[in-house]
Amino acid sequence: MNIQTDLRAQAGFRRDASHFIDGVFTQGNSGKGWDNICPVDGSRIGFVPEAGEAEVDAAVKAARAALEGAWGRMSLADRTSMLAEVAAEINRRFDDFLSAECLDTGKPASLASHIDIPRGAANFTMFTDVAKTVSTECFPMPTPDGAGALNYGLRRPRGVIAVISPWNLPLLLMTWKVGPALALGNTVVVKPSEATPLTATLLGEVMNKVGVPKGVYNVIHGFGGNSAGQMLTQHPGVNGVTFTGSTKSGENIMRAAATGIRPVSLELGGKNPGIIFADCDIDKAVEGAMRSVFSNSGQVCLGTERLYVQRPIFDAFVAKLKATVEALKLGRPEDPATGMGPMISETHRKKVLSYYARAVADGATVVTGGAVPDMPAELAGGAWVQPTIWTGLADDSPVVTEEIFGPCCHIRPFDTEEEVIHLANATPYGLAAMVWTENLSRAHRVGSKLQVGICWINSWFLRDLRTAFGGAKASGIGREGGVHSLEFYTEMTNVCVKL
Ligand code: NAD
Ligand code: 6OD
Repeated sequence: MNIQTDLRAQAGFRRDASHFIDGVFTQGNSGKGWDNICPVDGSRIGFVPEAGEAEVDAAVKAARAALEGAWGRMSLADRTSMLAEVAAEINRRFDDFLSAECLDTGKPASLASHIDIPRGAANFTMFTDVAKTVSTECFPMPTPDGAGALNYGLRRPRGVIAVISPWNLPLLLMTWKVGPALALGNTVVVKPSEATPLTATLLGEVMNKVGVPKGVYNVIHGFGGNSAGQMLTQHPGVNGVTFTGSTKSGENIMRAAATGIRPVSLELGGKNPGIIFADCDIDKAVEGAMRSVFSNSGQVCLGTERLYVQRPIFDAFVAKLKATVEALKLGRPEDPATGMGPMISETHRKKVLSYYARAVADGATVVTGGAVPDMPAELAGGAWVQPTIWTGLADDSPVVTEEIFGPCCHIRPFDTEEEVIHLANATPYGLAAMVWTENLSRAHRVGSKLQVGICWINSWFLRDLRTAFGGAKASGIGREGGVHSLEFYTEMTNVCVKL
């Protein structure tokens, strides 16, 4: 893996984003669009066209035609080997994807080169493997005449899938949906986040290079409500909507999908707890907390914003975490020493800083951070905030109850297992949790009582892509991953044959 010394010097990807419709890159005819801004320094990367009804309609029609045409007729073997080649081509163009992703997001290349881009490829290989193993049920049954009948299940692709994705892990989260959708025979129209248009556009080049039939993978750019996102989810030609993003947007998307009774798969927000028992390995727990709170500048849905630390080790844990956080270097993506990048945008920075102010107003002790960092002049236009730790807030402060999506956490002491399970579950969300303890029975006991989609014990973001992934409560609907993805991306017909 080659981390570029200058992201902008990487020549192999377009700086101006394009829609990708029916295998063709186009700026569309809406006459609208916006400048794509690099959050590292506030500089302009390029232009992004905004799709109108005409582009959305053309993309959905192209996806339908491909479904009923070349893609629908292709054998499973050809389809899956083509998608394996997509993964290989992503890897061949690794540096282009890496530079595009880091320019759009400002995230450290050291992070994107280990997580975002490799997962962009792995999401295709894993789901091609799954698609090859799909089998269905068969139930012979007796009938009154003694002849019997045979029931067997048939799985068909669901159809044209709308993929709506966020900005925090753009390629990873988009391909997490596109991979299974295509492997299981569907076609897609992707609406990437307005903040991160580049890697979705670049994937169009990969599709053409590999020879994926036109119309199988389409991309339209735009915003969410009252823009391309809403037009796409309302389009009657869409058979299902798979969405990753905030809970608020998830509600709107679910409403849009209700017309025509289209199924949704929703991976939404969280306010995830981390529980540190006094019997943990404290150094490992501090290292785990560092990653779960501050990776990707805290802009990870699975990240931890509420830490509960058992009282005997509370002071020691807070001191160690503070020291580690204060060693974190903020800087350019291409600098290998950079541990943390900026917020995705000025708008998001303002939101995060409003919680920093609220924490102080609510009486928090600011253990570290809490402000805007001093950055070198060339980065002063970037969306920077300090990594931040608070203690001393009441359980009902919005800083403790609402998703901030920034590099910050509140740490609260607790005494008993029962108490901390109650605190952890006292939220409308239910995405993820992490528990640190060396007591095996306690680990299993607590893990089984947390109301979340995924609970990590003595780890964080350890992912086996075959496992069920999704959120409980307001953190989502449905599970994707491995064979669990069959539920959303295929439609089942039971054929009953009287013998
Ligand atoms: P967002 O909800 O603002 O936007 C996500 C996407 O939805 C964007 O492409 C946006 O344009 C689109 N969108 C918004 N409203 C829409 C509408 N009415 N119709 C159609 N499309 C619409 O989220 P974000 O700010 O991009 O991402 C951060 C949020 O995503 C956080 O809440 C985070 O927790 C969540 N997230 C969840 C997961 C998960 O797996 N559960 C993963 C990553 C991010
Ligand atoms: O690892 C994944 O598959 C996944 N969906 C991660 C989500 C991260 C949220 O920011």
